[in-house]
Amino acid sequence: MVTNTSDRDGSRPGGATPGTEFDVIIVGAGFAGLYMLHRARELGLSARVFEAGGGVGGTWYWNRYPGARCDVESLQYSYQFSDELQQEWHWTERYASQPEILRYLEHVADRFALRPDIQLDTRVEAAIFDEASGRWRVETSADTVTARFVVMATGCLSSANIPEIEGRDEFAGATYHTGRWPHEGVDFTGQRVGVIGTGSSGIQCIPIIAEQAEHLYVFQRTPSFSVPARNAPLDPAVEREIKATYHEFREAAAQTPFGIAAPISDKAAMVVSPEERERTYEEYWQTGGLGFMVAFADLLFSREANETAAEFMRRKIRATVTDPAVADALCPDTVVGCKRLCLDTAYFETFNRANVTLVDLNQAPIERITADGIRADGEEYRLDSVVFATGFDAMTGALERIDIRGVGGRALRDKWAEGPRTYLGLATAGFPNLFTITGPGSPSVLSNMVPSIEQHVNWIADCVAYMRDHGMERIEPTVEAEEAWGQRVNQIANMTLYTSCNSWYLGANIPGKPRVFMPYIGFPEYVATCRDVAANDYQGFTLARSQT
Ligand code: N01
Repeated sequence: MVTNTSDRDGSRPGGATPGTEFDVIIVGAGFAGLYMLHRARELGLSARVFEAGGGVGGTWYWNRYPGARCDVESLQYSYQFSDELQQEWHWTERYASQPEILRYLEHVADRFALRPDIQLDTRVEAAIFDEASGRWRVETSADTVTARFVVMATGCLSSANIPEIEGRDEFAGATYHTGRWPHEGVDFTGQRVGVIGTGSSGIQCIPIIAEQAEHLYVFQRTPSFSVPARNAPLDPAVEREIKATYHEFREAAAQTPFGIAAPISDKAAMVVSPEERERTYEEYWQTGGLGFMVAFADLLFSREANETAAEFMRRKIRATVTDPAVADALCPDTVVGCKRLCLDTAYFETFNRANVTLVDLNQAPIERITADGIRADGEEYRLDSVVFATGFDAMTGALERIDIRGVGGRALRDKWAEGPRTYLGLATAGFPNLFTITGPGSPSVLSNMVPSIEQHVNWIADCVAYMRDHGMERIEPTVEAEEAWGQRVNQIANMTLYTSCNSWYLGANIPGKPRVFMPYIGFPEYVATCRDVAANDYQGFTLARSQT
C-alpha cells in the first residue's frame, strides 16, 4: 500500500518535495496538519500537506488581530506527543499570545523537519474519490495529485464569516476581518473605527483598538458573558511544578469533561447557601479563566443554577461600567456558556472611555453600510475603518468550501445539506479513506483543541497502520453507525443548556445553515469510545481490500 514516491532531495516553490502520488494528503498546516504529517512520516507514508497560507500555523497564522491570544492556558494548549518538546519549550505568559503560539508552531515545523513536505500558498479546491483506483484526486490551486488517504486538518474556526450587510462593498474606507488580519498590522491612530461583533475576537481586540483610535464605535448585536483572563507572566514555580509531572498532569486533564485541568466543583449551585455561592463565584472570578464554568457542577444543566452565575456576572458588569444605560446594554440575558464564554482583559472598562461608543443593535440591526460608514438605529456613524469581528462558518465551513466528492460523485455539501453527518466526527459514510480531524460530532471546540487534535491524529495513524497490517485498502463508516452517532451527539446536547441559544455550535450564526448541534460533549467518554471502536476491529466501519 505504501508508495513512497516523494523525492525528499528536491524542493519546490512553496517548500514541498515533488511527486504527484502520495499515501496521504493532509489539508492544512496548523496544529492538526503538522502533527498528522509527523505521524504519517513515522509510519513511513509518503505525505504532502497543502496549506493556503504563506506559512504554517493555521488559526494562529491568520488571526493576528490586536490582542489575539489563546484562552486555554499555555501549559495546556500545547502538544504532548514529544516530552522533549514540552519540556524544552518555555511559555512566557499564562495565556500565550498569537505571536508566541505562531513561533511555537514554526519551531515544531523546524524541530521535526516537517517543512519539506508542506506546500504553502496552495489552496485545495477539490478532492474527488475515484472508485476504480480507490484513490483520491486532489485538485489544488497549483497542481493535481492523488492519494490513498485524505486527512482534512482544516480547523473548526477557519472559514471567515463576513455577513451580507447591505452596502458592504460600498464602504470607501478600509475593512478587516479578525480572522484575516494583515501581517503588517494596522495602525488605527487618529481614525474613527467601527467594530462589528462582540464574541471572543471582538472582546479581545476592542480594548486595544480603543487605545489607538480617535473614536471607536462598537456595534453589538448580542452581549457576551466574559470572565477576566487575569493573564500574567508565567510563574516559574508553576511551570516547574507542572513540567515535573507533565504526563500525570495531562492524564488528569484528559479525565475532565472538557479535557482542561481546572478546579472542578462537584457541588450543585442550588444546594449551597447564597453566601457560599457568592463566595465561590468570587473565588473563580478572581482566579480568572474558563474554569468559571465549572464553579458548580450544574451550571450547564440547570437554568436556575445558571441564572445565579448570570446574575453574578451582570452585577460585575454594572459595578464596572459607569453609565447605567451602557451597562444594561452590555448585560447578556442568555444562558452563561451557551454561547462560548469569553475571557477578557479590561473589556468592560473600555466602555468608560470617552472615545468609545456602544451602538446597541439589539433593537434595530445595522441598516446598511454606506461609503462613509455604518447606518444603524437611524444614525449615520462616519468611519475610516470597519473591523468585522463576526466569527466563522464553524466546523463545517472549511470542509464544505472544498468540492469533496465521494462514492458515486456525491458531494459532501449535498450529503450535509441538512447538517453534518459523521461517525465519531472522524469520517463520513460514502467518503472512503477521508478523515476529518476535530470534525463535527467530536469534542473539538468543546474541549482543549490541542489534546483533541492529538487524540484524532493518533487514532487515524493507528487506523492506517492497522489497515496496512491487515492488508486493507479502504475504510468508511456504515450508515447505521453514523446515524446512531448523530443521535448520541444530539441526545447528550439536549440534556444540557447548550441548545438554548443561537450559537455557532448550532450553526445559528450563518443564515440558512441547518440548526444542528455539532460538537460532542464529554471528552473522556468520547476518547473511551474511540478506543473501543479501534479495539473492536473498527466497529461501525466497513473495511475492504482493494477493489482493483
Ligand atoms: O466569533 P463569534 P469570534 N451584525 O461568532 C456578531 C474562538 N476564539 O471570532 O452573537 C451584527 O463568537 C455576533 O453577534 P450574534 C472561540 O471559540 C477563541 O469572536 O450572532 N453583528 C457576535 O457578537 C470563539 O467562540 C479565542 O448576535 C454580527 C460576533 O459577531 C470563536 O473562535 C479568540 C453580525 C461573532 O462572534 C469565534 O469567535 C477568538 C451582523 N450581521 C476566537 N454577524 C481565544 O482563544 C455576526 N455578528 C481567546
